[in-house]
Amino acid sequence: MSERDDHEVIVVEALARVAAVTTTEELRELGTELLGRRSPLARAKAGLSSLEAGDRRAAGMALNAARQRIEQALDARSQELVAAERASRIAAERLDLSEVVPNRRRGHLHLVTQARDRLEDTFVAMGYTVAEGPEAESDWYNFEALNFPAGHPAREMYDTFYLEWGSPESTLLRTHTSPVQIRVMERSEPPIYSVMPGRCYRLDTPDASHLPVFHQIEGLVVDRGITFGSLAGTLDAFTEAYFGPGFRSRLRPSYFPFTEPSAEFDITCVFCKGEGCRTCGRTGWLELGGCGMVHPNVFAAVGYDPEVWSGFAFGFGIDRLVMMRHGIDDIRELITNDVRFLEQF
Ligand code: FA5
Repeated sequence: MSERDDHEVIVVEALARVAAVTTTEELRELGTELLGRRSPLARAKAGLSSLEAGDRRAAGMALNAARQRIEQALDARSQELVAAERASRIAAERLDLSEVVPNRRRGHLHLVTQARDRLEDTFVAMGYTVAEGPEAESDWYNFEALNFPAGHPAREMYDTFYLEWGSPESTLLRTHTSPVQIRVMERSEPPIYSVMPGRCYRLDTPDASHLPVFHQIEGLVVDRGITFGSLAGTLDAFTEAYFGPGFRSRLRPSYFPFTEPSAEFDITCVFCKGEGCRTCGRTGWLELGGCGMVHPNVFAAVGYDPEVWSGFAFGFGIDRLVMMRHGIDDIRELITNDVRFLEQF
C-alpha cells in the first residue's frame, strides 16, 4: 500500500470516529488523539526525515492535506455539538409560565396576622396611624423611660429575656409594645393618635392562655383635654367594631408605672359566658390588656409638657383577641402549626 493510501485509511477512520462522537468533551479528547504528538499523523510526519528530498516534499503535502481534512471535520462536528448542547440546556432550563398549577391547597395568612391586619384597619378607620419599633430593645425604652427605674419592683411583672449585648442587662427582647410609645413621642409632636402592633417576649411558661412569644397592639393618644372618659369611650368603640355588638367588657383598677390611673380591660369569657372555666382561670372574664392615662414622668422622659398635654395608652394581647373572636380555648393551638386547625380560618 502506498503512503497516500495509508493516509486515506487514517483520514477515513478519523472522520468516522469524529462523526460518532456525541459530546464536546469527547470531541476534545479525540482531537488530541487524532492530531496530537502521539497521533498516527505525527508519527508519519516524523518519518519524513528519512525520505529523499524530492519524495519528502510530496509526502509532506499529502500529510498536510490529510491533517486539514481531519481538522475541518473536527471543527464542523464541534459546531454541531456546541449548538446541540446549548439547545438541550435551554430546553432543560425553560420555564413554562403558562403552566396552570392546581390550586386546591392554597395557603393563607396566619390567624394572628389576619387579626393584626384587622385591628390596624379598625383603628385606622378611627383616625389612628400605625407605627412599629424594634423587638430587641434597650433597658431605657422597655423600662426606664416608662417610669420603671432600676430596681423598681414592678419590673418583676415581666420575666425578661436579656441579650448578651453591651453592659449586663442593658439589652433585652421587649416584654411589651409600650417602648414603641416612647419612640413615637420622641420622633413626633402631639397630637398623636397611633397604634403599634408587634411581637413580645417573656419567660412565661406556656399554658392555655400564655406563650413566651406573643403579640400585642399598643395604642397611644396624646392631645389637649384627653380624659379617662376618652379612654373608656375608645375601648367601647373598639370592642364593638372588632367583636360586634353583645360583648360585655369591664375596666378593673390596676397598676402600671407608666400610667396613672391604670386599669385592666376584660371581656366576658366567650367559652363559659361568664360561668368560669379552664380558659378564663374560673373568673368568667378574660383579660385583654392594660390601659391608663399617660404618667407625667413618661411625658417628662420625652420632653412633653404635662401641663399642656394629656393622653391615654393601652396594650392588648393580639393572640388573646384571636382566641376570643374565634372561640379557641388554648392559645398554644396558634403555634402548633397543625394544618387541620389552620385551614379552618
Ligand atoms: C402590658 O404589657 C402593658 N404594657 C399594657 C399597657 C399598655 C398598660 C399601655 C397600660 C398602658 P400586661 O403585662 O398586662 O401589660 O400585658 C398586656 C396583655 O398582653 C395581657 O392582658 C395579655 O392579653 C397579653 N399577654 C401578656 N403576656 C402574655 C403571654 N405570655 N402570652 C399571651 N399573651 C400575653
